[in-house]
Amino acid sequence: MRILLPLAALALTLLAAPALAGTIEARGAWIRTPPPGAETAAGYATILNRGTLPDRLLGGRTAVASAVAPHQMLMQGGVMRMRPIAGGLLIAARSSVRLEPNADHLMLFGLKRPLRAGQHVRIVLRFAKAGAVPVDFVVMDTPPADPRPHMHM
Ligand SMILES: [Cu+2]
Repeated sequence: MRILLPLAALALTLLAAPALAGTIEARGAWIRTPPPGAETAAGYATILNRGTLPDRLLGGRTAVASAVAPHQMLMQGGVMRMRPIAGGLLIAARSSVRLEPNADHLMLFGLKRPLRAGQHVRIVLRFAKAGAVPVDFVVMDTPPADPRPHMHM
C-alpha cells in the first residue's frame, strides 16, 4: 500500500491538469462584419476567468489578420477614440469581462482577406497566465442576441 499511495497522488495530479488549463473561457465570440476593403475589424466576447488568480489578455494571433490586440474606448476632446490597453486587459479572479461595441474590444489589424457574415474565424488568444486559448469567432452583422454568461462556480 505504501507504494500505491504516491501513484494515486500522481494520478490525481494528471487528472487535475486539464481543469487547470481551462480556467479561461470565452463565450459568444463574434466579429462585426467589416465594410469591404477594411483593413481592421473588431472582435467581441465575454471572457470568464474561473481561476483564483487574476489574468490578463495580452493579444492573440489569427490567420486572417497580421495582429490582434485588446483596445479600450475613451473620450478625448469630445470624441470617442480607441487605444491599446497598456499591460493587457485585466480579468479579475472568478470574474468575467464583456468585450462589446463602444467598450473594450479586440482589434484585428491588417486583414488579409475579406470577412463575410457567417464565417468562423479562429483566434488564439494569449493570456499572461493561461497562455494560448483558441476561440472560435463568428462573423456577424449585428451582435448575438444574448451572450450574457451564466456562471457556475
Ligand atoms: Cu480598436
